[in-house]
Amino acid sequence: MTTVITYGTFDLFHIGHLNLLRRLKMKGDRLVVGVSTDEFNTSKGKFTVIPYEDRAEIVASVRHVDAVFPESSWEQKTQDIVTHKADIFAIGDDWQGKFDFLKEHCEVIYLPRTSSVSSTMLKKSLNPLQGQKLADFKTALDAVAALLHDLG
Ligand code: C2G
Repeated sequence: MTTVITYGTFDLFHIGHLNLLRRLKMKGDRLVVGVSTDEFNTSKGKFTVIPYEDRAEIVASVRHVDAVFPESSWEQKTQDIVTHKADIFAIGDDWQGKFDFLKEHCEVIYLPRTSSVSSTMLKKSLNPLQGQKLADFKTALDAVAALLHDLG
């Protein structure tokens, strides 16, 4: 029985998260996932839209996932590997090298991210006053201001 362990926020769950979880499950028989708590994300400086309870329930409902537990600190991984009898720690390669210290406890693998999507990208696309939308909004405001000026 090969157990794979991973961690993440999994905010605004998307295909990049699903691709990773699917690929992780293919590396073993069992996949356990530490989902970052809201408090831990605050300490990471990461703003989340979806609260921990919902993020954890969504991840737990993914058929590739066998168990979910809270990730509330950077320091818990070594103990988690022992608790869950994990043989492989794996995570996306945006973390390349960051968890090599776990190699004394289990195999450590970094997998390529899905480049076409991210929670940050999704949040930005939902922000009405962002990027091109903001530029368009300003252009419209300038046109209205010019019209009002002409009308005296
Ligand atoms: N991921 C991916 N492709 C994306 C986005 C995310 O493969 N387009 C992967 C990440 O590499 C990570 C997992 O999905 O392995 C979860 O991503 P996040 O929710 O962004 O996780 P993060 O906030 O990086 O938390 O202790 C480790 C941290 O808890 C990881």
